[in-house]
Amino acid sequence: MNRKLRVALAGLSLGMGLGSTTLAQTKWDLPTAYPPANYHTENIVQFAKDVEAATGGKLKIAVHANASLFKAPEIKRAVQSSQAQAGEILLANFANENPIYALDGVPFLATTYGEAKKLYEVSKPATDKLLAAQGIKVLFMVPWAPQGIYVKKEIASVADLRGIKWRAYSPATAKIAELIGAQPVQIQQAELAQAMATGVIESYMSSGSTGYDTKTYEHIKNFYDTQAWIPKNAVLVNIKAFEALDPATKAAVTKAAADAEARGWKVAQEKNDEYKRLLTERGMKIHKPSAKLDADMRQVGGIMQADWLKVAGADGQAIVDAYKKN
Ligand code: PCA
Repeated sequence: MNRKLRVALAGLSLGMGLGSTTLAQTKWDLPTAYPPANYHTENIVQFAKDVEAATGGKLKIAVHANASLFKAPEIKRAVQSSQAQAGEILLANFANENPIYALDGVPFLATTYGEAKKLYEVSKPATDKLLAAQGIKVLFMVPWAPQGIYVKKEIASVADLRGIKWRAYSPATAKIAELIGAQPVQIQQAELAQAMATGVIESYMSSGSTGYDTKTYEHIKNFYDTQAWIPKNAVLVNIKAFEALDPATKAAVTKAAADAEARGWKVAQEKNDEYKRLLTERGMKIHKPSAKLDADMRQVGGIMQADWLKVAGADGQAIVDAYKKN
């Protein structure tokens, strides 16, 4: 073998060596719309660490928090179209694609964590199937806290909310505004602090965590703890990206996802009271809703449940029946 050929062959094998190392390492992007210190984001970062450790660095997941890579409403489409291999969405944001996605955003259907878990379990097969048909696999879902009303002035009934500028984050929260005569403006959490600072909104429904994350207490001083519903975030992966993994890596992802789901539900519940305490310390008044406000909101919930059943049809009815059984 002449020298030239030897050098060429050495170069080739070196190139192949490098090539196979590169192939063996996979990198995923995982955009989320919520800030780094939020427990959803912390849970996802832990999930990414667990995956990296369990695969010996074969699969690295880069978490992009705070809507820095894609805005909240764009993340699902990004995962579907492989612009991002994975991503976190607020499921109820996609009500317009299918009513099943909106189920956990229907007021007063599931208001405790126990009920939310049950609703999740009975709706999971249908949700997973719909997302699979869109090229998406669900890795795990984690709840927000029960939703209450942030409002500048004190209120005794929904009549006090008439005409108020109301931030909506989903079709359902916009529908509530319509039913109570408030003026809805669609704003995602990443833009919420600015919307309050500029006076675009004076009221909204959400969790203690979002009130805290967005420093709502600097602009709004009342939180009515209506405990109206418990929406969930879903962490998704593009099916093709998942299927391209070797069996051991797939198993590592599945295991880390199951751990993240269990951890997320636990932390969500633990943090619920903690966030209310933090809000109180920063000057927020946490109110138990008056009987009238509670009854008014439940009436809104009743209308929305009936509307949901109308659009969700027999499949939706079967899920609600299973939920209400025993
Ligand atoms: N926080 C998110 C969605 C639900 C919640 O508790 C938000 O307000 O945008």
